[in-house]
Amino acid sequence: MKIFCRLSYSINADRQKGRRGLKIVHLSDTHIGYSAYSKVDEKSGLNQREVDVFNAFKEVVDRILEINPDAVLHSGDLFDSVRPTNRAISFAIEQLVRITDKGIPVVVIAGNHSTPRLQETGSVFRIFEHISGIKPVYKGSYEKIRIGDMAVHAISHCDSETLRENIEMIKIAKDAQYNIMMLHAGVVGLSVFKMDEFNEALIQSSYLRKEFDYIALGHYHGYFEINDNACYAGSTERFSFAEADQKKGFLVVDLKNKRKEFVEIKTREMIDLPIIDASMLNAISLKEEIERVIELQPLDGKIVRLRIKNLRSSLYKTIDFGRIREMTKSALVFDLRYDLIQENMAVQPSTTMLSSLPREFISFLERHPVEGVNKEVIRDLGLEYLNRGLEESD
Ligand SMILES: [Mn+2]
Repeated sequence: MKIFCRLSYSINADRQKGRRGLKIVHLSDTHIGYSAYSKVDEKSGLNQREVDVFNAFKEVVDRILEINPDAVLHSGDLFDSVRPTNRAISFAIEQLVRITDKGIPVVVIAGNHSTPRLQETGSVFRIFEHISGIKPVYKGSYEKIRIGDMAVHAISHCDSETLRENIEMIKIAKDAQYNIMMLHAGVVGLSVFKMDEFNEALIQSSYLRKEFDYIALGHYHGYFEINDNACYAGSTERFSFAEADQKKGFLVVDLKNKRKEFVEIKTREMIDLPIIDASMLNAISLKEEIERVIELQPLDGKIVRLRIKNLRSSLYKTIDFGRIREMTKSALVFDLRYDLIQENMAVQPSTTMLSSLPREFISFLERHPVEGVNKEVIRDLGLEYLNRGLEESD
């Protein structure tokens, strides 16, 4: 905290002369430590998606150093998990210190992905208490941080009710030129701004009070301006197919002129191919449809998903998976999903026809790493056995 005051002082001394406006960088949801799929980066030997997420964050920091803002505000989910790996922690510190070394203070609040049950003692954010220039807010309560002319009212992740109480507690600092609020929460009513995660905090949009010069929101992974003064910066990488079409980057906010600029960074593309409805298809037309959809655009280096719905198990058996693998080998990941139908249950409406056991198996396989064997091969074999079993039990 002492060192933080030193930074505040230097901002006052150097920058107040011309009463120039304050420029802040708002970023969020970096999810450092996230990994997915089984592809490995050849250079580092690490999971490719983990490397992608590192690279995205590093690029954001590169851009921040060019922009040279007065402060950097991170609105939560710095790490992907409550207990990040040593590699994730040291990477995050290394990058954040590049910012603080330039005299730019960083405020980072804990989001729902980084909040253990014992918030004060169990949080990885305690480490940041020892790094000059970084102010971590992680105790599930409201903290006011003064940076030069700016009062930052920061609330780390807590349950919805505590969050509302904390917001109500905030008093605008009259002696500050600018008042900023930082939150990690979804907004009720605007259903799109929820992530549907079990421990997400939600507030009504009326809590995004007009008297703040800016409200730096985190949690929703798309960049979105909720009000003139309240924005989600979004995440810096894509973490699900729901984010396939979203731009990724961060916001530069000029507080004096009330201008916001979204700075986009380059991230790996995710493509959700058009869903194939197999209910009216036969073996030949399904094969043609799969090939048509796969050839719609180049897949090289991308993360690609193809979903087939209403797939009868007899039709499923005609799919040439080897051919599909060959056609899609330039993609980083090709994720083929299907909802299987039990044919002799065809009198029921389609929603109840989706077999839950294959789904359970697929999601189990996704959650558990398999060493030394091809997951897709296991998935296909497993599904085949499951379907055979299901057919026999009918
Ligand atoms: Mn998040």
